Amino acid sequence: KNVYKSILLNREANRKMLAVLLDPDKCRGSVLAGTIAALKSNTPDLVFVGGSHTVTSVDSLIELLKEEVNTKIVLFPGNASQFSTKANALLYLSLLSGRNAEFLIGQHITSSVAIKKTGIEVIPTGYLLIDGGKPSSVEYISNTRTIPRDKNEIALSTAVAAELLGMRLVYLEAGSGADTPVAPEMIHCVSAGLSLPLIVGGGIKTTEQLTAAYDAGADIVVVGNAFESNPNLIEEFVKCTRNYEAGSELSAT
Ligand code: 1GP
Repeated sequence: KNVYKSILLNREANRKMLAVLLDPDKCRGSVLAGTIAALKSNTPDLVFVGGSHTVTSVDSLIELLKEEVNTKIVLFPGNASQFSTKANALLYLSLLSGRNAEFLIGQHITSSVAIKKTGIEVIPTGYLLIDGGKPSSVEYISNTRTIPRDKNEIALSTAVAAELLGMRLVYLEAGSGADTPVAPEMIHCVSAGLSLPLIVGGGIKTTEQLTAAYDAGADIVVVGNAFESNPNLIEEFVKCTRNYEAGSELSAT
């Protein structure tokens, strides 16, 4: 269980992790070439592959990434069809903020036996969709409602339910391209009451927002959109993550 183990080891050492999200529908042609070049010179801890509305097969992108970039590839699927044995691990997502049985358990039943046979590392993940200021693709596709962005206690209760159900990660998601990322207050509330590693993503476009998420208690931050328009930003985000020291801002004042 190498990917999850590395997440736990980094968390114990208080090292934050950056995950770059690549959607095979968007990551092609010159965008793909620029992204691969950027990832080779500034390699993040993890690369997530997938999307809520992805139709392109994830296989060829993962094959290329494995040839070119020395990092772990993690499937971040929008549904059971986005699977590849070539990835290092699978986030086995259950959309706990919603009440659509299809995304809570239905897609899992469709794919569980086949996934188990492959022997891929499976990381059960409680996935919480938070209002990011505009309707997201995942909200539309899953036909579920978001948790209001100021309802920290609802997010905490949902995250702790994931923990008690035996899940291994919790993901606070504002939606790809969100106007407003998950608020630091919510990240702090959830991380303070949760014993699992916490992933945060959606709408993070600056290193200030990245640092704010780390400061609030995110163990892993996921960034996609910001790099699609400018792969050169990956360097800045990777360096910010490597140089991050918890409390450094507090101790400097
Ligand atoms: C979306 O959390 C990820 O699922 C990343 O969001 O594309 O807005 O960075 P962005």
